Amino acid sequence: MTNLYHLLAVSLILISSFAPTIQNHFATTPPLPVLPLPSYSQLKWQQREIIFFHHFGVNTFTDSEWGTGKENPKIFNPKGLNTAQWIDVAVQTGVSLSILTAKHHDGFCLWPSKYTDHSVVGSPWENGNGDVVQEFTNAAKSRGVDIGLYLSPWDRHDRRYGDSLAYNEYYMAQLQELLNKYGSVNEIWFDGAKGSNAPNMSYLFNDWFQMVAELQGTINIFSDAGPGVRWVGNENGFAGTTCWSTINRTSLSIGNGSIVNYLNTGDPRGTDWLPAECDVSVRPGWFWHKSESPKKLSDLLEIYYNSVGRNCVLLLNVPPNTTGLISANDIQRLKEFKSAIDTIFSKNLAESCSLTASSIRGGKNSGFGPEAMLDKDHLWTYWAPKDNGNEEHWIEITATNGELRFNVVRIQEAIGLGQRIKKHEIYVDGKRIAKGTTVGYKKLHRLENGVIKGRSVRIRVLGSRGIPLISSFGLHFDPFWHPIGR
Ligand code: FUL
Repeated sequence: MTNLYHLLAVSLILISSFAPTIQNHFATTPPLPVLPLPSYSQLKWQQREIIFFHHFGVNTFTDSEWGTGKENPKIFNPKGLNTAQWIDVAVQTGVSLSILTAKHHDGFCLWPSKYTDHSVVGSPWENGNGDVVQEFTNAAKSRGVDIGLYLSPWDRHDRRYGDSLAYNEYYMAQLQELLNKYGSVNEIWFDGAKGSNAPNMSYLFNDWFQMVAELQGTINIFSDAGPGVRWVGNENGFAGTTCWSTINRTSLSIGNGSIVNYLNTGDPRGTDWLPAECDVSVRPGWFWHKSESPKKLSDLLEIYYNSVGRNCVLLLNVPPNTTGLISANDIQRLKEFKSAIDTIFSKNLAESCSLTASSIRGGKNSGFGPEAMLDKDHLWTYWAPKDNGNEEHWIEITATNGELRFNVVRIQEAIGLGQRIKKHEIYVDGKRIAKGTTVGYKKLHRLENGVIKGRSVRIRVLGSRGIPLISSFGLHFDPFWHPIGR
């Protein structure tokens, strides 16, 4: 018996002396999130960075932007329609989601809706047996591109428009057709435009949103007010220099011109995660017009820096022409655009530098050191400082030999744990070269003074909701950027 007690006592001592060592093998836990957080689908959407929009329909053939609703379906005849070509352009541009205008304000449907005769059925294209939505969906799915659909609430053709009950039933019937028939749909676009000829027309947004969520589990619903993605408040492709993915949905309404500034910047006190999408066309118009040509490369890059580089997704419209193809000059411009982005961002000068930080959560080998900013994971590995009250947090990147030469600074937050940074500044060799407010998924500083040369770059975070978490960092050289004399 005594021996047994002895054995027990010795084992207890042994266990307790090992316990702290065992504890030390546990990894340092991630910090608590700062709410609100993105949903799974919003996070996926954010990482797409660029999405394509295709405005196509009767307007393509009447050379107009807003159809009257009185167009004869017989004018719709894209003799060489090839949706695979559209999707190939998306793939070549690195785009993983393309959105098609299934119905624009003119009411003409690109699919054979059984609730109207104002559709492809009345057109000579494929003898009235065609379905553009189906062809688009098939081409996208076979090339690994996701699809989205635009179904205009404003309908200038349908007689039911203006009779709220009848029109909402018609509209919802079409939503059910589109979201039941064509497989998985990743984004639906609800445009805020409304006819002044029908002042009593009210849209049953709540019914529509619930129906959409019921039919498509991972869809993001876009409208001025979300609930999945919000409008950025303009059609130039420019987000606010301050741009929060958080906002208060109770302050938003659809088609309300007085909230565009709020939409543009978001709200640090917002209780809803509702990131902004910047819709803009590669050409002056949304629809294809013979007389128009694509924007200059420098304009597209400016748009990229002011949308993707300001924590948003760029929704770039590429309109198919009357043949049913993306025009050669648009393809050429998009190739230049993609190749410019690759040239700028494929080389990160910070990769050959040494990194230090104000502090590291859990100490040196915790996995939260600044080196976590240089791996390929831009969400779930990140530098995290110690949570030490109000002290300033910083990271510093120092050249190991020679001088750094760059004109773009890229900072990305680990938004999976909330958007945090409110204010930051960039110093090179002790001199401030840039300052900013929000960061979010991606902040790109294209330096106003052009190329900067120096040995060490410090990012000071001067205000944040909780501790800042930086998931990626880059110093880049943009050969297309010539700020002097602009
Ligand atoms: C606007 C519409 O009126 C334009 O025609 C275009 O579709 C654009 C994306 O949204 O509200």
